[in-house]
Amino acid sequence: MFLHCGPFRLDLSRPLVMGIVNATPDSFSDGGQHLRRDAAITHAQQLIAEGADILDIGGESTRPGAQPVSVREELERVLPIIEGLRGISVPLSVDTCKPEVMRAAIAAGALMVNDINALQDAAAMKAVADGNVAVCLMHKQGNPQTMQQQPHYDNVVAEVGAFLRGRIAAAEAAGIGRERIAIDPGFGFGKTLAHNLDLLRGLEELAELGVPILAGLSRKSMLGAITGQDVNHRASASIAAALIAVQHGASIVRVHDVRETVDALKIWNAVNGAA
Ligand code: 7PJ
Repeated sequence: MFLHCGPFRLDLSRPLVMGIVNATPDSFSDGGQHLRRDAAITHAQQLIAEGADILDIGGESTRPGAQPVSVREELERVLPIIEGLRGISVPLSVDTCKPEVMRAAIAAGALMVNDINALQDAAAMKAVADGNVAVCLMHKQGNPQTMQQQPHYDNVVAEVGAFLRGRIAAAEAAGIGRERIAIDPGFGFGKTLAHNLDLLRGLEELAELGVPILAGLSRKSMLGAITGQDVNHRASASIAAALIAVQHGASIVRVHDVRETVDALKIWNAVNGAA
């Protein structure tokens, strides 16, 4: 299977690593806009050197309880980073729900849109359809402000699968070819620990939808709930979770700890005969 990201054809015969580049003020301690931009660009280059296959640049925190940011603020955070990385060797993804940010990021060179809202906003759908870029359609229940309050499913895998099937169909109807689409069950987005574990076990069922699966488990609170570790000590748990996701059918893992994940996947690849 391949994922078309603009001119890139990402070969998914081995699992790929998407490195997370945070462009939110909480991620690089205070120091002003320019220092933050330079730190993010340096970090992005380091992740590529460590073996990242894609970089995901996000200017809006979507962690549980996070507050929304304005279009202008988000643009000021992500655009200088995308512009500063122009010409790098891997495709850039922009992590946003906002159509205006999608359009500006695509114009600046982003080749993938990672939308936790799965293009449910018609203007977002159009921005991606017009852009000839890849998209990740993610499931969530509720919104980041309230989603962890009382998530409920009768059958989480079936319900997430039905939602993603519908979003794939909507994207195709809007002119986004399947070769440009990835899906994501949205670990932690309106899910209890039990829901997240059901989804991890049930990834094969989502793989039947016929498009690549992206899995984001890195440093998430579900890993803290299991290990008792705070967010700065979840690298080992994150790598274990990434490997399990790949074992169950994920093609792309979205991670903070690129070097460690790349090494873990090299072992997986060696056992599974991938290059
Ligand atoms: C995800 C994401 C995820 C996709 C975030 C965090 C929260 N995008 N953006 N999948 N998570 N596609 O990284 O802890 O799981 S932000």
